[in-house]
Amino acid sequence: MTSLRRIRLPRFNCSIQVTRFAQEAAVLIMVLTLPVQVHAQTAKQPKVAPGPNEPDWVKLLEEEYGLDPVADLANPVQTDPRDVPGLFVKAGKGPVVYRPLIALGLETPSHGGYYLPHPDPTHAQIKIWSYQFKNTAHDLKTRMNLPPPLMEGSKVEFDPGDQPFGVWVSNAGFADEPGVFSEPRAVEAANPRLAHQPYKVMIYPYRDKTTGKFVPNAYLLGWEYSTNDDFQDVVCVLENVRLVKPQRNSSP
Ligand SMILES: [Ca+2]
Repeated sequence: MTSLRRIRLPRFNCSIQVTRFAQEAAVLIMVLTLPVQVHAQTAKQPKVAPGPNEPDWVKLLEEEYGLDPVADLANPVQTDPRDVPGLFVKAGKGPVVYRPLIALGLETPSHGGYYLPHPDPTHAQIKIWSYQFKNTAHDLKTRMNLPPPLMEGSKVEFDPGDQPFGVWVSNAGFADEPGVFSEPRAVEAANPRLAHQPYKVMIYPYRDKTTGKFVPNAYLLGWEYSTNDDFQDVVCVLENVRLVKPQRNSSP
């Protein structure tokens, strides 16, 4: 005799008796028809442009770090760029490490550091390193001049305590500006030139290509400090941190 099982159908507010085979077939159909979650790029995501005679960000992601430019992006623009996360908290004991890895973009000095969340992001904007250097495709091929040499007085570690913080870069080519910030809202607040285009860094989990493994609590940052959106003006690594979700939304 075929054994019958009773299953509940909450959607129809009833229960029915089915054979075991029918129950298993129903489960299989449900699994096969579940929507597959894919990381798709929304129309709001700024398109990455090739760098002018420079290594291309999409290629760098794939070839240097083994990352998928779309699927691995940790801070994609879904609707409004201002809702995109850009703050971090320290993940463990010891300092945070923030270090430039590849220098492209302008040849004038670049600077980097961290800031504390504030309506005016320049209120607590701390510089930790500077360099005046430009890597070439030849450098990447031969592994020379990587990472770029830092100017005297630079450091690549800091301790923000337990509070959330953001990171920033700037270039002396835009001398009157405070630079660009990891939070698009901070760019909008502090940099009128870029206020209408405030998404200035693409953040990825950091992958060690030699092992193929993601490094815990480490991120790769591709910075854009101007408007051409090649997102490789300054390429950095940020270690011992977690990316935190935004506390506020632009939508009402
Ligand atoms: Ca650029």
